[in-house]
Amino acid sequence: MTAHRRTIERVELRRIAMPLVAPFRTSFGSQTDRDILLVRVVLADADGTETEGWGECVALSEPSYSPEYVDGAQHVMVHHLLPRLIASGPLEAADVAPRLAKLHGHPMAKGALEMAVLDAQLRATGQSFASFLGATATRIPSGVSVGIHDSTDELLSTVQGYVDDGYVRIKLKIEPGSDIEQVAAVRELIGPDTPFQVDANTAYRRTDGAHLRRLDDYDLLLIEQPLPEDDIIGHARLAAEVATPICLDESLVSAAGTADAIELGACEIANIKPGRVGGYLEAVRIHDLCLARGIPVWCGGMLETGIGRAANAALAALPGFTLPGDISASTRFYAQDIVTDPITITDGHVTVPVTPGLGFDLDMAFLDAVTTATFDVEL
Ligand code: SMG
Ligand code: MG
Repeated sequence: MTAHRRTIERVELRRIAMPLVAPFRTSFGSQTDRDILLVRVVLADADGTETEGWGECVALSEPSYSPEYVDGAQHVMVHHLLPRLIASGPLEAADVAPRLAKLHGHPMAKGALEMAVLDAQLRATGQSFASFLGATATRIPSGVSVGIHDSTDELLSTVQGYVDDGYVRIKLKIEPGSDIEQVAAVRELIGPDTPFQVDANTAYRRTDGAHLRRLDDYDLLLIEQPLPEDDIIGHARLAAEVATPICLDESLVSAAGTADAIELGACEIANIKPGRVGGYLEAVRIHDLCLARGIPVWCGGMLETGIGRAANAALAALPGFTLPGDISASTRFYAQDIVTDPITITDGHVTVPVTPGLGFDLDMAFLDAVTTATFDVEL
């Protein structure tokens, strides 16, 4: 099957600085801007025709959500991943993960490379990402992730704003000291019928079961990642202790590990984030196994620009994505996006892109304006 493989002609890395419209606080810290690593690859087919593709690395600036961070992702790409990938010869997106498998970890860095290759490959063949994946929906419900606030009044006014924007599901970040009272207040504000869930980003411990059981009173869709990422047994015990379904985020880094977590009873619902699991192709494998096992999935977010947001919208159009994802409008985080067609919501839904590739075009003038560094990788 070398016919579909293309040669990497050029790789350009670009760092951009994107201020957030408001600080976003989680149990591991507060963010006011986003330092993002973008990858541009140029692939050439057998007759020399070149196509470019873009990938977005979702690593944050600090190793606070997971061990990866943006400087480290850039370093491992330049010094380890790209040399190996380029030396491996002509490729297609499905080759990226196996050819990098002997290098441990770094799923966000690997995922960004696979994403760029996939985008170029799909643009070359004129196929949309949604069609390549087998998407069945043309629009997807849009949920919003709400940070921890200093006061409940401020929190309620933020949530009311998102309800007014039309978001169909609210997710609230929680941590010890900012949980039950805030959840009760938000539930009261949004009423009994608005889907509502919480995300602890690992802030609780096994001994917090009785406390977290109090959340059962508020008819939540799920509790996301209450315990540390390596505590699979703890999540299984908690799932037996609380009625609200336990959803894993940070803990799920591969299809094999997801299958194990499900078997152990630790994962009643799965948050699928392509970057966290090494790319969109592994994300689809996780979707497929969850669908086969009757585990509902939804698409998480990492404050992506329109590049990652458009691709996530296509992924979330697969049939197993039965819960609204963290795929909000670009304006949820950014006053202006680097894509020409920012993600918007209409009637609480995002339209799945159907243009060739991952479904975005770049606003090059704005992209240049937010770029802090750009360089070519030596081939
Ligand atoms: O992109 O809407 C988004 C962010 C959604 O809450 C979100 N992501 O744990 O799910 C999560 C967090 C990870 C990033 S927090 C800085
Ligand atoms: Mg999460």
